[in-house]
Amino acid sequence: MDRYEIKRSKERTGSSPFSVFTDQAGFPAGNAKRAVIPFDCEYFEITDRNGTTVFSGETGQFGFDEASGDTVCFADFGKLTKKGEYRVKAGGKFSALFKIGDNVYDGVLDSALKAFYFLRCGCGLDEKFAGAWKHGKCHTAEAVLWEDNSVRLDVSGGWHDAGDYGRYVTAGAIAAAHLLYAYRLFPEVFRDRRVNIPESGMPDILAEVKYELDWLLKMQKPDGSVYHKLTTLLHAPFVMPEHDTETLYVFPVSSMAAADLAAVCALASPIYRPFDPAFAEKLRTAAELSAEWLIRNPGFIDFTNPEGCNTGAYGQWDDASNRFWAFAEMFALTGDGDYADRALALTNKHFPLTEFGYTETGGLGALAYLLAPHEKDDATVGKLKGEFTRTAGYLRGLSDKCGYGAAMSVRDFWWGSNMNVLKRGMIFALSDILCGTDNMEYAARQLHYILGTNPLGISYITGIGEYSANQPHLRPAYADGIDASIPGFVVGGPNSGLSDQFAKELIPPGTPPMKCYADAAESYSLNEITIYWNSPAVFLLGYLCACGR
Ligand code: 9MR
Ligand code: ZN
Repeated sequence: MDRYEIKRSKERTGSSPFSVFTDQAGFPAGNAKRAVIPFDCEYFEITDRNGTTVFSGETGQFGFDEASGDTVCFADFGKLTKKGEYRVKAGGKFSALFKIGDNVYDGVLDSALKAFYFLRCGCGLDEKFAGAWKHGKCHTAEAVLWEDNSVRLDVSGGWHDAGDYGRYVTAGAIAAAHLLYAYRLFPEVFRDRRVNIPESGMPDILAEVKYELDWLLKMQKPDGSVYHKLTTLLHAPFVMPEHDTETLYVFPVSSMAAADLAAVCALASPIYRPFDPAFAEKLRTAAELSAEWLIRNPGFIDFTNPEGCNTGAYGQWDDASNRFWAFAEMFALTGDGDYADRALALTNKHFPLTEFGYTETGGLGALAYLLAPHEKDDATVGKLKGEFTRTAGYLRGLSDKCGYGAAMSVRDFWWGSNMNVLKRGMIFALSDILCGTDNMEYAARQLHYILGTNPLGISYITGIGEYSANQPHLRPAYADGIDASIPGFVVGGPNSGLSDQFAKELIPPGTPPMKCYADAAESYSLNEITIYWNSPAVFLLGYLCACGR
């Protein structure tokens, strides 16, 4: 098989069999409930599983929605609180089946969290935990140091980053951080949550993150600098991970990798202390080592792919937000005012303070500072909180202007747009938690969009809902020959940039941004999965599950 050829093993998912769009998981009984109808219609009904009408009402008009190109109206059925399974019916057309009741998002959360287990590298996935999606041990050979091929290193473990089998420090650190903050802010949701992964003596979410942290620690050099990534030279063909046996290279260090490693280890150390004090100590030592390296090495060290390497670069234009995050977490860990001063000095570097991505980590630094159990500078606390309320306010405006409720402008649909939607959900949640605002409904709308309240009527999480993405750009999901995708993965979603050749072929010219999507395995810019697209989903679901308790 040619390196990049993907032979279709299953029929491509057709367009949605449904014409009325709503959250396919459903709604907690007491919450707002809405479906979007992309055609002219005055009345709607809600039918139960037997087709009996249990609720009806007049639609609300919205009008033209620019991002989707649809003229839409709403079915508002917030007053229907009786537990059950329903469909929305309008103009003789139906929505997918959804639930009203308690704990409607628990299954989605379990699945989105379990997805990380399915990406574990260096161990086989046992049938007991992985079911039909089991596979053999992968990527266990020693890796070769790019800068000196005579050096071999054991850097096995961690999660595959995405649809490819690479492992990248900055991407891994932020995904782990999203999960750690989810645990820290919603302990009641995660403490006893079991998702059928190997027993560990600690909450499953922490065991899963530990799998990544153990690998991250191996990427640290004795001087505290951190290798940027570990991949083969070229992306593997679409084979099972155990059949990807090309040489793995450890590529040079970057300052972002050192900063993110210091940050995530500092964040993790106190969280693991009650369960595994030795591991907590190891994390603390590693955090200090990389933080001290950062101080000794104030210059930005970027990463660019060497000639001949085509795996992800995860390069940046500066490392200010990463350093801010690192020093803020070090302050939170140690209470040392020097770290606080270093963090605060960076806040005038004009990076966003509510961002949670792999390039911009200012939001993580802000969170670290605001939650630090030490005496803090009032003005800074005010400023950081103000950023969350201001951004959430701005995003409310975007959500209200969007026919489908996503807090997205017409221009926001590029590679990984679903992550943007989910990160914006996180901002609503954090504004509520840190500043006492009430944006829960707006946070929920971002999840509704992901789970089916979108112009394609698709659930962008594999395996969730009657009509969901099923052909992710995810090597094992393709190579396993199983019809159903490995469940629980958030796919990248609409990308009006059409950033790969397949997207250009699949999406007709002039398609509105919110519809620039195809459930096609070959298109990595539309339908890939990544750890840092799933992690904001886990955070947002954690928040919404916590609100329901
Ligand atoms: O998620 C990344 C996206 O924001 C970038 O536009 C894109 C191109 O640089 O790269 C994406 O990251 C990919 C990474 O480079 C390799 N693993 C898969 C990632 C998701 O597509
Ligand atoms: Zn692997």
